[in-house]
Amino acid sequence: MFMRIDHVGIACHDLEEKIALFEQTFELTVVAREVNEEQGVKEAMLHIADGNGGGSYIQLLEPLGPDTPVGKFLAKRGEGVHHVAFGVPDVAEAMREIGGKGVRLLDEKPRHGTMGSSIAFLHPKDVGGMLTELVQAPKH
Ligand code: CMX
Ligand code: CO
Repeated sequence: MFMRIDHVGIACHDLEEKIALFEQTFELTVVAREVNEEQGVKEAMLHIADGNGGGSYIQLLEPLGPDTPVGKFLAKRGEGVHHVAFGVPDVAEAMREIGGKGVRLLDEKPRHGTMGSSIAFLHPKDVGGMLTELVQAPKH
């Protein structure tokens, strides 16, 4: 079902500051920046490698406000790993399969993700405490 780890999402207070840190420390390159109002984030994708069906990235996330998923997470837990995203061939099909096993889906249908992807989230409490995202890369 999972083809690769698409990205690890990291919550931070200051996106520009963390981009500079990751660029300098790990020599990663920003390949996309986006504001996603629906998800309540300003974000940057830093490229790591290319794999089966798409690349893998670090996703740096700054909340657009305190009453957003990442804003609430920062207030509760502080900066750090927020979610892990797995690449799947078909996000709607993966949602059906995983939802059919009793895992709560946080999205009724796939939503718009970064770089033209389709995404959906699974409830962390149903999958071992890790907020899990499913990602279908855009078709070329
Ligand atoms: N990782 C692991 N556990 C988490 C979590 C996270 N990121 N966020 C919340 N939780 C846990 C909380 O610790 C809490 O557990 P306890 O009850 O034991 O304290 C429980 O889940 C409920 O958390 P909450 O603070 O009450 O927050 P909500 O239920 O209001 O929201 C969640 C949590 C996961 C449903 C919400 O953040 C969500 O819908 N997330 C999906 C969308 C998202 O995160 N978008 C931003 C990223 C966009 C992108 O990647 O492109
Ligand atoms: Co993500």
